[in-house]
Order: sequence, then C-alpha cells, then structure tokens
Amino acid sequence: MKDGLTRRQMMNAGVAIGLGSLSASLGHAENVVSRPANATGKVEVEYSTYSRFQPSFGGPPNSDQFLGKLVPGFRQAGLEPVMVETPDMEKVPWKMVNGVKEFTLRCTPVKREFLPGQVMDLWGYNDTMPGPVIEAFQGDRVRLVVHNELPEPTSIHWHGLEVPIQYDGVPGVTQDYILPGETYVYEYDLHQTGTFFYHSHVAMQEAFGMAGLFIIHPRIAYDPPVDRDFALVLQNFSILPNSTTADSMAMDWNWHTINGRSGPYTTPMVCKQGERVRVRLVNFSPMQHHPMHFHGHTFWLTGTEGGRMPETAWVPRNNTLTGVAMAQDFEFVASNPGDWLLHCHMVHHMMNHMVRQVGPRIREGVDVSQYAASLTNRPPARSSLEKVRLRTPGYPQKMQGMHMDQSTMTQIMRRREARGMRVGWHMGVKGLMTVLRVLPEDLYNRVMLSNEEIKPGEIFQALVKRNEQRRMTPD
Ligand SMILES: [Cu+2]
Repeated sequence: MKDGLTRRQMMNAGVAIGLGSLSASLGHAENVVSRPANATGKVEVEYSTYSRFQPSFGGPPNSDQFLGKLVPGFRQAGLEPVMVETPDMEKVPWKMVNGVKEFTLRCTPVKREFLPGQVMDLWGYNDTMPGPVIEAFQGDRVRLVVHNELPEPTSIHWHGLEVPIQYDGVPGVTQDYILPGETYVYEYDLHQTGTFFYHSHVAMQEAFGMAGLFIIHPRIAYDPPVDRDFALVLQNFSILPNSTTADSMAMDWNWHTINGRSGPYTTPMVCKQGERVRVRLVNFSPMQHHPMHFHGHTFWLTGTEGGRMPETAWVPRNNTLTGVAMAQDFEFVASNPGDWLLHCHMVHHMMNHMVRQVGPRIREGVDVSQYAASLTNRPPARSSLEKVRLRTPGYPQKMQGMHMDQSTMTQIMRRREARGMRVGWHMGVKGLMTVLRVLPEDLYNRVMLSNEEIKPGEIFQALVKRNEQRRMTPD
C-alpha cells in the first residue's frame, strides 16, 4: 500500500472511470486508436480503459485489463468466495461432527429425465445422476460415509485429491470392494482448492453415470473475485432407440447431457451484465472429448483439474477442449448482453441420436406400444418393405427426444431462467448445449426476481433494441 496504488486500486479506479462515462452517455469511444506512423516510423496505439458494459479490447496483451483479464467483478476483494451454482444438480447436505464435515453418499439406481418425458435408467448417488455436488473449503476435514445400495460391488475415488492411500478408493489396490448393503467411511483433510470430482472406480459404473463434482473453495476468494461461479458436468450415454438403459459396452454415444439434462432442457445460467463470472467444466464422458465453445465473449482459462493456474499462465480463449476426466475453469467479464450459447463444437454432440437407424422413421408420433396393442389397425407405412419390417421386433424405432410436443415445450419454456428468450430459441439448443444469459440489471431483475409476466421474446427484443440505440448515439 505504502508504495502507492495497488494493482487492484488502479483497476478499480479504471473501472470507475468507465462507469462514469457510461452513465454520461450510452455511446462509447473507440477502444483502440491507431495513429499513422510518426517520424520514428513507429505506430502509436492508444488503448481506452476496459469497459465492463460493452465488449472492449482493454489494453495491450501484456496488461492487466487486456480482454478483462484481471478486471474484478462487483464483489470486494478479501471476502470469502461465492458458493457454486449448479443448474439442475443438487448439493450434498453435510453436518459437523466433532469438527469434521460429514457427507453421506448412497450409491443408487437412478431415473433421470434427460428431456421432458425421456426418463433414463442410470446409476448415481443419492438418487441423482450426476451425483450431488460436494462443496467444501480448503482446510476442512471431511468424512464421506458411503452406503452401497447397488446390486453389485463398488468404491469411490476422489479424483485429483491428494488423500492418504487407504482412502483413494481403488478396488484391490487400496481397499476391498464395498459390497452390496455395506458401508465404507473415507476421511481426510482438504489442503487443495479447485474443481475436483468423485466417481466409482468400476469402469462400467462410470459409464452408467456414477460421478459427481467435488468443489473446494479457498477461504478467501481468489483475486480478482468473481460474482458468480457456475459448474457443469458434461456426459455422454449410449441409450439406443426403444431403450432407457445405458449401454456401458458401447463405443458410440448418442445422448449428450450437461448436469444430467440435454439441450434445450439444460437450464440457462443467468448473470448480470458487468459481473465477473467463473464457469467450471468437468468432462465425465466415457470416451469422448468436448471442445466447449462460448459465444460473444473471450474468457480466460484460469484453472484445470489440478487447481488454480498462476496468472502468467492464463490463456485467452473462446473454446476450450475439455478432455475425458479433465476440468477447465474459465473466467470472463460479462460485458456483452445476450443469450449466449455454451456448447460442445463436435457436430455429433450438438444433437442427440446421431446413430444408425435400423429403419426409416415413417410413423412419427406413434410408439411401439401402440403398434403392439393394435397390429391390425396399424398406421400405413410408406415403405415397400412394410410387411417384412413390421414383423421385426422393436420396429419402428422410437427416436426419443427427436421432436417436441406441447407438454415437452411447456416444461422447457416455463422455467424462470428462460423467460423472454427469443421465440424458437429451443430449436438451436440441442444435445451438449446450454445458454448463459448476460442481462442488464433491470432486465435481470425482471427475469429472475419479479413475477410480472414476460412475453416470449420480450427480453431478447429489448437487448437488440438497446444495442441499436447505442449504435445510433455514439459519443
Ligand atoms: Cu462434445
């Protein structure tokens, strides 16, 4: 302090200047001004202050403000971190027992609704898949009481945690299997921070979905502090037409989920314009990697499954390859209002059911049970091979989740987080896709806090209108 302004004070001052000019006018100066070469032949470049309220370059690439790298959110530095937000996933409750945080995990079969009406049979923890999130702090001592309610042996590995060997959860190598009906207790200290996870260390059970996040916060938030901290688990499953059971032997994967749901049933993340936001990605797919692309912003890769990265190693990206069993933490300043996609860029992961079909889908909206109930009155087929095919068990294939009926749409659209998005938005969000909404404070309050009616498309239209107004009234 006595050496003058800290980096943070300078940054806050810079942000304050940015806010001042914003309130004076909705218009903005150019971010970067290049001047013609001067007498020395060098091109002079001037950078404006970073703005949290519109996309801006911020400064030269080695500066703190370059693309918002170290620009703080609205929260003060030096406080404890915000808790993690996990759309569509629960957290494990805990109780303090003689100074130890005690969590209970039951290994269970699970029914999980990937899309409205598409209920899949999987395995997980505490009746959910993915398992509920364990959230703890650096320095905690934790006790994890694990009951096996599955019909077969299991064990839990604490992925990335530097635990004593007897608690590493590998059958044979570090412990005996936890047999059906048995309980096993793990207990250790947490000295790390970051995005970790727990999972069965039986391979086929992993392919059935037996994994959950294990988030460890520092006692004091990392600097610059974030206002929001989201966490997402990416998964693939092989669940073929007419089936609800995952095939753990498969090499191809046709259902893609984020926090246990497929787009557009993945619940949007919502933040306020100007906030600093962290997103933690964990890929728990059995076999496939996900290049996760975020629209409308450049983010900084700030952490991996190994924990926080030093600032000098942060990388600016808009797409980060999240390999199997890897974590990628990224942060950005939500400067650009909109409903922005965050999605895997592999085209087969951008929708469900990229599988070979046994026959053409020629009878939409009619499922196998209806055929079986009334074979003599079956709807006519448009195939010359009709008679042969109709004798094939399981034909026609029921392509779950490929079309949306009214009740499906209602279940997707009625969620608070999706209010006012563009009419038809659901058509562009499929498979391993979700949306992160960046809303100016007044619109955020309408969507997330008020109960007033919002018409479909209303919020999107307001954002477009404001962009146009800003363009028409430059400084
Ligand atoms: Cu993918």
